[in-house]
Amino acid sequence: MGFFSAIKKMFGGAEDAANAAQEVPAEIDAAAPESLAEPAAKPAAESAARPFAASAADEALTLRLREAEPRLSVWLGIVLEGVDEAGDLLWQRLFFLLRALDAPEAEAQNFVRDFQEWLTRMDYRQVEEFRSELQYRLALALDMEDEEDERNRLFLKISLGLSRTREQFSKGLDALFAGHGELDDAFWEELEELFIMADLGYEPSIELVERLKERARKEKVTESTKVRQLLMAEVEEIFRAPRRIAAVNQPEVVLMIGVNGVGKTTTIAKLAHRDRMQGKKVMIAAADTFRAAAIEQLQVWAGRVGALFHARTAGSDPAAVAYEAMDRALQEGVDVLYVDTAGRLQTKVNLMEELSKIRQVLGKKHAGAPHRTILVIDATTGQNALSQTKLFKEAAGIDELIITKLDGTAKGGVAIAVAMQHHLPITYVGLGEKMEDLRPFSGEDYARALLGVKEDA
Ligand SMILES: Nc1nc2c(ncn2[C@@H]2O[C@H](COP(=O)(O)OP(=O)(O)O)[C@@H](O)[C@H]2O)c(=O)[nH]1
Ligand SMILES: [Mg+2]
Repeated sequence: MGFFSAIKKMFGGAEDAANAAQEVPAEIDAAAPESLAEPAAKPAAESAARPFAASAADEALTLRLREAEPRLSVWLGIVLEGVDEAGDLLWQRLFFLLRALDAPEAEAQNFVRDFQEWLTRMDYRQVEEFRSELQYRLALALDMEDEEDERNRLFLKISLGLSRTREQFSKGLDALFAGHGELDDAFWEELEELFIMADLGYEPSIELVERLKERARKEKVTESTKVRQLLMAEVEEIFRAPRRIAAVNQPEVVLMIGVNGVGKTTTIAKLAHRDRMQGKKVMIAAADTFRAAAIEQLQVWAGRVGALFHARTAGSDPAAVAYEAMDRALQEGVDVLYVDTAGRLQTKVNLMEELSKIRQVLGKKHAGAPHRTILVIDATTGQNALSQTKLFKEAAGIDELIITKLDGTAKGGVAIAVAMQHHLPITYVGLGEKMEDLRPFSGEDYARALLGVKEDA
């Protein structure tokens, strides 16, 4: 598994310390147990000279961990027993868990230290305030995100957001099946109406029905009751992302676009957080220069996740900010540069000019940049998402989509419509406002959540 590489990258070197955008108060190290206060660069021989403690309590804990169901959430539950707040006991237990999972000593220390710094920045003390963040960090560091219980939790969360659409849609399908045994014209027409009601939009609904007819023909399906499975397969197909070259000439440059309020800034913070947990050096550029408050918001997030930050005063030229940030990112050996942009939909011409200027300056400084242009879409906006995608595609080009606010009263059909009509992969979904609420998109889970198909169906 990617454990060692992830942890190694994560706490790779001295430049990581410089990467934390905020000063770390000196008390942190002082408050930490002696073994945790040591610098990461300590020679291996010296660390090895002090063996991993094996008290009776530690042995009991080891036994319980070994006997427990092998899941991160269960292991974390065991080591957090009797720990209510941040402090020595918590650091010791975390260190213990990481060591029990074979993390090298220095890397386990660094994980704990990084987490201590974050708690201080966030001003959290009670375990309940940071437990989910802690589990998320461990999952990323240990490469355990795909654990079964984790996937189920995600699926439930998506399901909840889509429950209204699903209910309508599922009932509609049942009624449709009850009324039509065979796949005649009337059946397809009613199905089309159902799609329109599920917020798929008029044209996409027609397209989806055509695709289903074709699939039914190919698979020689003639009964209406089989259409649910056809639909499931078709939706999964629509969400299937083509493979792409993941390698980039570093720094990787990511341009975030989308209208105001969809969640661009928050999503940058969440992505940057994921990168930081995987040991990458990250910079965020505030090329949304329209409001001072927006710049400050981004700066606060950069500080929280430990990313470098580049901005100018409000009203500056966004392309100039992008240019300077690109320059700095190259000089400072950054792994990923995120460029936040303004989402004012003044006129299409303005938007196009602003975004293409940003793209130009990035590409001029650094060949291939921006490597990824991500359109952020708010799942609660329904049909508007389609016109937004069209507009931004023309204005800037889009490589991938991120759909936010799926935890709200999301309109589920829109994701299908956008992915289908624009042939764009959805890479992540936003499920809330916290850092851990951004997860890789799974077309299969989404289709199941939307269509109400049971696990065993
Ligand atoms: N419930 C929920 N709220 C979100 C999500 N993503 C962003 N938000 C909220 O949406 C609002 C606008 O986000 P912001 O990042 O400032 O949007 P921007 O204008 O596109 O940069 C903020 O209040 C965010 O906390 C999400 O996935 N779920
Ligand atoms: Mg913003």
